[in-house]
Amino acid sequence: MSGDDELDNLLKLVRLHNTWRGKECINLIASENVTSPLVDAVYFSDAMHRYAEGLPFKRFYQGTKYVDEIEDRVSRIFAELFKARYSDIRAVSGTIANATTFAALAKGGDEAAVIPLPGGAHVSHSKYGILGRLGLQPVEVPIIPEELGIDPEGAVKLIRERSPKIVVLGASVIIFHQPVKEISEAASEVGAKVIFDAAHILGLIAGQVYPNPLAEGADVITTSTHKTFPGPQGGAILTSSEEIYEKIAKIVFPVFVSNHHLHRLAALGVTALEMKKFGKSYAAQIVKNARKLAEELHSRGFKVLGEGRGFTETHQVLLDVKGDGGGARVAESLEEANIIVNKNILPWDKPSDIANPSGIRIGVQEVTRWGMSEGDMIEVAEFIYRVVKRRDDPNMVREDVIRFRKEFTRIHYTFDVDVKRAAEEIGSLLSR
Ligand code: DSN
Repeated sequence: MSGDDELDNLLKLVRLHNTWRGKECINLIASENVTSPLVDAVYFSDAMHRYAEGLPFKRFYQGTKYVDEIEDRVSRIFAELFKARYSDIRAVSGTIANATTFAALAKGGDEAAVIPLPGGAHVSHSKYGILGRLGLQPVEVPIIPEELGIDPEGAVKLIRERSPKIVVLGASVIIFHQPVKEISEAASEVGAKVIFDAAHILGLIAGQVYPNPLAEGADVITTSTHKTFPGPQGGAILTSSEEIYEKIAKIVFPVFVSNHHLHRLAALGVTALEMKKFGKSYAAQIVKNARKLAEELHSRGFKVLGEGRGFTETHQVLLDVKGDGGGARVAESLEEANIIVNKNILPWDKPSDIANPSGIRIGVQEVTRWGMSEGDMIEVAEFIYRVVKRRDDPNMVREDVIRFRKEFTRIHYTFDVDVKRAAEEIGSLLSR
């Protein structure tokens, strides 16, 4: 194939992806979101071509005087939003934030109390991920399977018995508030540090609909910055302990990050300012939408987790679709209809169920950002019902999904500015 044909094909794939996922799908992956046009303008910056190892004003490269100021300011804005004394925004992903924090607070051979993977933990908290690779020994806290939540009394007992070095809370599958206060008290008795991985719910914490783990006794928040918090893809660490901050800062660079993708920084700052101004209404609408979608799915015969407690307190809705063919088959059929979700293991799945587990994880943070509200959740539930329960032809449903999705063309919960003009004024690469 000639270079020109390769180029055409590559550009065609980009166009197909952008049209499909950007304009024609109902995106319900719980770990994704979309940045605002203003954040995009700031993101596509000359800073994406530059290097700046180390901390602001103490770099290993010349040419960073403005990047230093940006990083310094954004670290402060970000920390203030979460009422933390310190933030390190250099981790390039949530997993890198976790790796850094685990390495700062524990060493090989130490025990780490963790939530089991079928209880919703992220893989980086497990023996298969970075926690295991650093030589930490996971000991699993008991869970309440039908709520995908921690059993508070069991967790406290385990922490008192095992005296782990660290306790890792937060999760990738999370429908209810975790008992951070009780667990932090027990951890403090045995000298364990509590790390809360807020990747999924960071935007809900910013919007004050999920309790701030630092206020409840956690020592550190690790996070990604692009799920319910609708920023550029990346990671961050927050703490109010000077001692922990200093340990972490010495590990981010030179251990886990060299250059920290500098164009992210100002984009993260703009997102933090969006959340400062619009976060409360955005987060409240996310939770209302998740509850409404859960109720509508339940009333259409779906098995929705957390029924006894109102289904959800986050952006997520968890379905057990074993009786509908299993998570993999359901996710594939929904994809044919342009409804994007992911299959998920549930606590009662066996290892042999991994390829087609019982669960489907749904997140409503992105559709909320596109302006959907409770009435729209009825439509979304009906689309899912038509594919999964009524077994309508997904091609027919897809046409209706595309028509419905075209009504949502503007990103909400962002500043009302002329983005084209702003892009020109700041010299964004989008304007050249
Ligand atoms: N794997 C992501 C999720 O979907 O939750 C987190 O890294």
